[in-house]
Amino acid sequence: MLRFLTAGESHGQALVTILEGMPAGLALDFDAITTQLRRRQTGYGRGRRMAIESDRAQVLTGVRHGVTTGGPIGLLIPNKDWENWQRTMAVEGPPAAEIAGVDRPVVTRPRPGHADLAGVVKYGHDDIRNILERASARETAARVAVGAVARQLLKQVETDIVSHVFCIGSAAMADPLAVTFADARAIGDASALHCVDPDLESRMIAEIDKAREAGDTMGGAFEIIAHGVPPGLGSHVQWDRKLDGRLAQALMSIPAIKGVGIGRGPLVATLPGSRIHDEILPPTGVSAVGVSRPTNNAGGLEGGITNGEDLRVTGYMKPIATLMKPLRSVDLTTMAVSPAAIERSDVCAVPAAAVVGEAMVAIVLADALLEKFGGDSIEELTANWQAYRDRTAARFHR
Ligand code: EPS
Repeated sequence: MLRFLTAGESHGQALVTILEGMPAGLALDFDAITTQLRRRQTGYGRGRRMAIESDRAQVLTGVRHGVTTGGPIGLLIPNKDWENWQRTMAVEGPPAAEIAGVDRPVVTRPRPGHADLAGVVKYGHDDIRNILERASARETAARVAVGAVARQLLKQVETDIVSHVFCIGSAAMADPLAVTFADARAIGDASALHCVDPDLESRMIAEIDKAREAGDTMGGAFEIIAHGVPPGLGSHVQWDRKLDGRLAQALMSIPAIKGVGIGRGPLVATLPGSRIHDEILPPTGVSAVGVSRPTNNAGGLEGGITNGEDLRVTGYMKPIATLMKPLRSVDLTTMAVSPAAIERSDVCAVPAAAVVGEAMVAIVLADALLEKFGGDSIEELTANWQAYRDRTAARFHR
C-alpha cells in the first residue's frame, strides 16, 4: 500500500526518497516535516556533525499547491557537510583540481559492530568508506521525513505518536509501561534525553558523560506510544499480515536496534498468565471497542491486530560502533592487529533513534490503515473509517 525507498550517502550530496501510495487530497504541512527532522537532530550525546546540518526536506513531486495528488512524493534532504566532502565523495571520476575539500585516505580498519567488515567482504571493496557511507545512520533523516508525511495521514483518523527514552546503560526506569501517552507527550522538545523523569535523566546524562570521558559509547532503550489507533489494523490470518511482526521488522531495520518489544516485551517470559493478560471489563467511558482494559501489557496488539488500546513498542539500541578509544581490529591491507578506525561520531544517539522509531511506527500504521480502509483519496479513507467506527460503536452499545 504505502512503500518508500531511500538513497544517499552520509557525506554525499543529499538523501533522496520516493514515497508511493499516499492518497490524494492531503493538505501537506511542510513545517511539520521540518519539525520532525529537527527533533531527530537533538538529544544529549550527539557529535559535531549535528552542528553542521540543519535538515530540511524539499518536496519535489506528488504535491500541487500544497495538496497531495496521489502520485509518488519525492523528497530531497541536502547534506550541508557535502561541501567538505566533495573530493572524497565525488560521483564522477577523480575530482578535478579546482574541487574543494580534502582527499581522505582509504579506510582499512573495520570497526567491530559496524557494517564495515561484512560489507567489504560482501561487496568486494578495498575501501570501507564504500560501505560505511551508506550504512551510516544519516539515512534515518530520510525515514523521518517520510514518517512526518505518514503522521499527517494518521492525524486524519485522530492517531498520534509520541516516544520517551527510559534507559541509557544502567540508568533505567523500572516500569516504562507506567508512562502514559499524555506523560510522554508532555516532554518538551528542549529536553536533553526525552525522558519523563528528570532525576533519571540526570543519571542518564552522567552515563553518557562517563562514556565520553572513557572514549566509549552508550546504548539504551525507548518506547513509542501511538494513541487513537483504530482497532482492527493488521490481521491474525497470515504471518506477514500480523502487525506486531511488521512493527518489529520496521524497528529492527533502524541502525543499531537489536531488540524490539511489544507492550511488556521480553518480560512476558518471566510472569504467569494471570499477571500478563489484560482483563476485559465493561466500559468505563468512551472506548473504541466498547470495553475497558485495566492493564495494557499486550501493548495494544492481540493476535497481530490492534485492539483499540494504546500501541506500545519498545526499541533496544546497542552502543554506537565508533569508539574514540578503539577496540582491536585488523588492518585489511596487512592483516596486522591494529586499532579500529575512528570516524567522527556520536557518543549516544538513543533520543534520535526514538524519533526514527516514531517515524517507522507511523509508516507501518499508515500502511495498515490504508490496507484496512482503502481509499485513493483522503475523503474516501475517512468516510470508510467513520462508517467502521460508527458500526463498531453500535454493535457494542448496550
Ligand atoms: C554516523 C556518524 C556520524 C553521525 C551520523 C551517523 O556522522 P559523521 O561521521 O558525519 O560525524 O553524525 O549521523 C548523522 C549524520 C545523522 O544525520 O544522524 C554513523 O557512522 O552512522
